[in-house]
Amino acid sequence: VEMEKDMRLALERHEFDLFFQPQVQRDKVIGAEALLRWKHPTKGFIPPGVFVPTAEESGLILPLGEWVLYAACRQLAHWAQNPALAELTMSVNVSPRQFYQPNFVEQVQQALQVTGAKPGLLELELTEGMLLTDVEDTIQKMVQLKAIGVMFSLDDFGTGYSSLSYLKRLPLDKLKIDQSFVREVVTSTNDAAIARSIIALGNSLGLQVIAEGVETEAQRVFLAKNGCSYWQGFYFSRPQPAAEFEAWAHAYG
Ligand code: G
Ligand code: G
Ligand code: MN
Ligand code: NA
Repeated sequence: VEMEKDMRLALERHEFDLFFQPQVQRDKVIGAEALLRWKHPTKGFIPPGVFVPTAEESGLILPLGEWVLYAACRQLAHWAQNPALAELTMSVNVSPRQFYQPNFVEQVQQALQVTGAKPGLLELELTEGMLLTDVEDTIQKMVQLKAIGVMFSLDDFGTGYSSLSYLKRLPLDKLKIDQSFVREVVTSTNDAAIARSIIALGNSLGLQVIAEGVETEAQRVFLAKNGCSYWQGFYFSRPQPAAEFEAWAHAYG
């Protein structure tokens, strides 16, 4: 309850900010994931793992999630003015509660319209659990947004319980291999097998497969050798404020 009050104030006081972590394809930056940060005036920086669950329970995730969507789209519109950044995609994490709002589709359309961001560069990250709560509603929302160009990725893939038949029905563009499988992909034969299976599954369904949590050159090489050349992780860059991300992207190519 205390945190809930703090978060309400924080929204009014503009204490939330987005950090950006690059997504790369071999030697090219292709996009960024927007990651929410709370700069608390006295407690310092609070990571989303701590406050997102509370925001989700209290319903504050609705105004907060809307703020994230607008902030990410504003950034995307800003990048559009810079030739070196104009093609970058923006991945935004969507919470279950936000996605199941009846006006979610309108909210996304409005954020795009108001900011002037290009719909084709916006990618919404959904998680397995939320997709299956109401599959028909999920598909309907995804289809409406895909019609204007918005893309969808399935975050933390492999940790949930998607049945493969649902995976086939959902109009996804991308699978994100959860970082728990990437962490020991070089040393654990099980994790290696899981990673290979996800890559094969994604490829056979015509989905782009991106590995999260890539921290070492050995992991990167393993993934490349096994048909996954989209990567995200500390090996490339930690999530950074917009200005630092932009400088990093210019330097990386
Ligand atoms: O950035 P970090 O690794 O601390 O993120 C931890 C968790 O918080 C991740 O599961 C991530 O998906 C989630 N998260 C980060 N930013 C957002 C956001 O803007 N909205 C929602 N709903 N979750 C987020
Ligand atoms: O659940 P989601 O994929 O949205 O969470 C992304 C989270 O993963 C962010 O909190 C981000 O800081 C974290 N992250 C990104 N890259 C790495 C990495 O290479 N190693 C670790 N341990 N965490 C990472
Ligand atoms: Mn994510
Ligand atoms: Na993830």
